[in-house]
Amino acid sequence: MDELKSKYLDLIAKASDAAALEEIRVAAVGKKGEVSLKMRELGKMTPEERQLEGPRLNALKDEINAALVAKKSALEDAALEERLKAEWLDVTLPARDRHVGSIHPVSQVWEECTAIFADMGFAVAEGPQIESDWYNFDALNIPGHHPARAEMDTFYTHRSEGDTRPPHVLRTHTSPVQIRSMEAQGAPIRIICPGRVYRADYDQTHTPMFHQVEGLAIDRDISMANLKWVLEEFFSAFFGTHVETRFRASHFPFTEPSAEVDIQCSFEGGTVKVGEGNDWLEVLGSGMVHPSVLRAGGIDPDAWQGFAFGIGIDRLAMLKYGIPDLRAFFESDLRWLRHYGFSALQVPTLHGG
Ligand code: 2NM
Repeated sequence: MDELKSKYLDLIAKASDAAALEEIRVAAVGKKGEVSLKMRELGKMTPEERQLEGPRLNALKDEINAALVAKKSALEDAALEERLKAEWLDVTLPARDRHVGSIHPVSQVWEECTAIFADMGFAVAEGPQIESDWYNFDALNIPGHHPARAEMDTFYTHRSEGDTRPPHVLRTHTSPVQIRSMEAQGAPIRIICPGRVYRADYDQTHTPMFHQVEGLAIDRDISMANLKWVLEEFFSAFFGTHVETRFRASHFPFTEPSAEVDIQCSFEGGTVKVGEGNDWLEVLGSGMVHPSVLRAGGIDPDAWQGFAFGIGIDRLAMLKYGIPDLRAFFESDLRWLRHYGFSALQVPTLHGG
């Protein structure tokens, strides 16, 4: 019995995992284990021998069982210890960089323009970027022979062989949205139309897609004086300083009279500064909406009149935020986007610019 005891206690002590421990248990105290077989032999003994051997065997069995339980728990403790060591987490390490995106200068200026014009009572209207010939040209009093219609300025959609319908165009300005808005709501109307526009032109200062915000105000007695006030108000709010404007007579098919608008600036020191100096920078086209355009929009030109204007958002962004190269706007270079981008939490406001 002492041999059995030392044999199994030794095996249990050396067991390296739960499976080995189970094998030892079966071999010692399982149904056909060595200790169990010994217990069966009790039946063949005399009562005196049984009285002596019975309790000793029981004690041996208890001792082996206790050793098994103790070893099992020791193995589990060791396994847990091992896991805790592997899964240890250093909560004092500095946090990983979070790559937060930024607001593109075009989006920022788009929102700034929207906020300023909204404050003057202009609602925002949007429309399709793929337009019919009618909305993009005819309704705007742009005749068939006008150079703006020439193949090289306008992107035309492709029609399949035999399809004689006129092709659609990628809108070359957001004015078609204003025609659609006049049709839908009639006069009076006061809207701005910010959006993407497309022209087949690519060089230092032109990209085939760019952004415009156009304005339209129609009522009974709206005049060029109202236009001038709205634009001066806009530029002063946008640049955060009083900006002088200069109107120069011009010509657009959709306005009569038409004016190009310059803002006061200085070119000193190799940079453009808006709102100071004695130079002028052309930033905008405008005028009184042509009677034919009002009529195309379903508005009676004998009862209503008003102004319209168009500004380039990308140009405004370059001027306000000192961005020298237009083409970089659309290259998606992350270094550029991080440098010129805005925080998503820096929302444009009238007091904050
Ligand atoms: C410009 C210049 C002048 C303009 C005209 C219209 C419409 F649809 F109401 F007739 N919207 N925008 C306009 C007028 C645009 O951009 C340089």
